[in-house]
Amino acid sequence: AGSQEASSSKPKKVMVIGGDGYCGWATALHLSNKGYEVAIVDNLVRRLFDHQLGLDSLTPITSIQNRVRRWKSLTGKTIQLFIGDICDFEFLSEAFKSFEPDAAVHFGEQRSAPYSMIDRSRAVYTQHNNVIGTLNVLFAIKEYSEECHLVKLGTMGEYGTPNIDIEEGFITITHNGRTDTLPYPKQASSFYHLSKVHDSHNIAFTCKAWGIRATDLNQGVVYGVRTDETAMHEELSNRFDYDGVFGTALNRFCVQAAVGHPLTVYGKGGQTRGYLDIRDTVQCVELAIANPAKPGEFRVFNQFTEQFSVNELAKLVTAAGAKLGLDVQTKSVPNPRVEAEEHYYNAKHTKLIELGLEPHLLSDSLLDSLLNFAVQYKDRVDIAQIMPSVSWKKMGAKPRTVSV
Ligand code: NAD
Ligand code: USQ
Repeated sequence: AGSQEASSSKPKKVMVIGGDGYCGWATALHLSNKGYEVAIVDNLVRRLFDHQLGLDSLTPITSIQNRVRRWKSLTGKTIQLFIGDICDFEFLSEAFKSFEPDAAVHFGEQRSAPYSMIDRSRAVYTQHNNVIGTLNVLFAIKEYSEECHLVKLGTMGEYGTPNIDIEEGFITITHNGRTDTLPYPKQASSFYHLSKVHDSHNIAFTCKAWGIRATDLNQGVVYGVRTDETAMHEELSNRFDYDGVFGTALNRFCVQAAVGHPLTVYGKGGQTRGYLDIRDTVQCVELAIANPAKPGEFRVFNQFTEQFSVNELAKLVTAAGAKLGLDVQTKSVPNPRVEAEEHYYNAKHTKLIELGLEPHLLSDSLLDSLLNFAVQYKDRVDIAQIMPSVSWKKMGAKPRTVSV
């Protein structure tokens, strides 16, 4: 799987939906750098959530317009911008008709489990935004770009934590003497993770019914911030969330260590998940695009490189902190979520490796540089945003407004 420059003269056009977000921005730049023609579709709602909840990225980020202007001035490469909501089918249709993508990478969803568990209206918003948005993308492909390959970001959380090995999308079962290969059982544990399950079902159905070609990337938890491209200029900086709503485990622990806050291990800390470096997110998406699914094929890849429990992550960050002279403490926080805290976990993840993925495993040097990065920006940390504030059990129909 070579880069686009090496493989053909006419660049492949890739629409990056959600291209202003954490994974999407890094991916858009990476694909543009590799010679793909890239368009970003985003309604900037993620920036609005920050304003509404009083949160901010650890790293300062400039507007999407400044970002793409800076990219152009540094590299000469153009990234087209379509600012709008993919739940608005008229807007999405115009973007498809004007850009005519060969592949659509879909990152454009509400992606926080805690956000989806704040109250009824956020739960409904999350499922509406994610499920209807994805349905619209499927209809746009059918109507305007039948050959377009959908590369959809799913989540490892679709599978939950079953007491057997997790396969890549499908499992072969023998029942009453008959055998079939069936979708792997789904046991998601938030309204957000459930939205991804619903998406997977809708995508699988349209592959069968309409011959759509799709790859569902069941991604694990992403960590890290710098990629080759975002490191080129401060105006290309990626966002880095550390708060209790949008921050993810390892990224949060690094910021906590940098500011001297005890690491927030929820409950017993045996929760085990698949993790990957953001530099591997961009690599995996490129591999999926360069090796498209066949018409009518619904492929599922488990996109992570290593498994860790929360306790293991806390230990790694404590050791890396000690090397930098940081005294890192850990504190068990009552678990705000409903999830197994001690469980079996063994998930397959070979399909992307077979396509050529060369993982950046979590090493001492990466942890050192992430911690150093967090230390560099520690004056921007709002300590009040660190503890979790959303409870799975206490959520209800009553709107929750944030007070100071
Ligand atoms: P993010 O919130 O940083 O980015 C998502 C982007 O999508 C935002 O810029 C947002 O404005 C945009 N968006 C949301 N709804 C939209 C709509 N209706 N129309 C247009 N744009 C819309 O999230 P992220 O961390 O970059 O995650 C991207 C994708 O990867 C998500 O689908 C997420 O579920 C998946 N994923 C993320 C992680 C992770 O650890 N960050 C792990 C596994 C899977
Ligand atoms: N956790 C802690 N302490 C913290 C934060 C998290 O113990 O301070 C625990 C959580 O309880 C959970 C695990 O760490 O058991 C992972 O939590 P997370 O917030 O890092 O990740 P999660 O909520 O699962 O969601 C993130 C992304 C989501 C993506 C998912 C991939 O926000 O978009 O789908 O990772 S996965 O986990 O594989 O489903």
